[in-house]
Amino acid sequence: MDIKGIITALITPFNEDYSVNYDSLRRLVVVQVDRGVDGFYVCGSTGESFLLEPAERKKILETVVEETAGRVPVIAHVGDIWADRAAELAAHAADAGADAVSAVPPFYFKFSFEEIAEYYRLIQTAAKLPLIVYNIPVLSGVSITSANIEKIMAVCDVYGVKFTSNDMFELSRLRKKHPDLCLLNGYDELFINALPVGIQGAIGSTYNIMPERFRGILDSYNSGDMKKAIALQGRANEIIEALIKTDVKSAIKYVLTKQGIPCGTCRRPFAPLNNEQKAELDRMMEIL
Ligand code: MN9
Repeated sequence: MDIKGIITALITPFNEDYSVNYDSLRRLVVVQVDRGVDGFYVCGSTGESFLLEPAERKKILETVVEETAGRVPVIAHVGDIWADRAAELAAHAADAGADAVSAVPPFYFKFSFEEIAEYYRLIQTAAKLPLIVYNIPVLSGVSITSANIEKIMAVCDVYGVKFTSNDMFELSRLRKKHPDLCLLNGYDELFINALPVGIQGAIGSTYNIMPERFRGILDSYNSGDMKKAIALQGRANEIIEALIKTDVKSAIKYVLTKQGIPCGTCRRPFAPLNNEQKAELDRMMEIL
């Protein structure tokens, strides 16, 4: 299945006791497909991947694949600090029916790029699915560049890159040096800036709550109506401004809960929102 367009980085809904709320997850998937998203990215940063047990990551993926029922592609984020665990999640993703796997590089120990390349090779060997390398240097501490990605490409088949960085120059280098890569923009607030670079689509957290606005940006851009595209991005960015004042995931969960899909709060040590943050999000929801 083609991986392109507006792909939601799904949040992981929790119950009050922090267990996964599979009921809400199913409802969120149904609502998202109805609202026209082009795919799902499961258990990524937005889905609190590293605050989940491997068994939960597997069950969440199975739930999303089942509820999506082949209508849009599902990308399983299987990244982990431990390559064998990532490979195990990758093998499971293939069995579960995911369309692609994605992974952040292994983090914390400052692995060499040879080690990082081997990690991706193990993941791909286990999954035998298209592999999307996840570049998010702010959180992972590793920058995937147009130069060092060649080390990964030397040992496995890289299908694409989820590019969550402000460095549009590096994104354009990736585009130029690797014209066949599927490039997916990661910062929703920069969607319009990434479009002319030649991305295939975007994976983002805020599509959980405003997919139509980004569909509008994409359609306007494709039909040459830049004025409208810029205006829509401007409105989206006002919302994102309010979301990033707190933790984006926590803010999105708050909004979805208010809209009738109980999502709980993020797992500890993430703190629940305070009243001031809630009041600010309530004001934001009036323009959502
Ligand atoms: O998946 C998301 N990145 C992170 C991409 O959460 C780290 C983005 O969608 C951002 O949440 C969003 C707000 O900065 O662009």
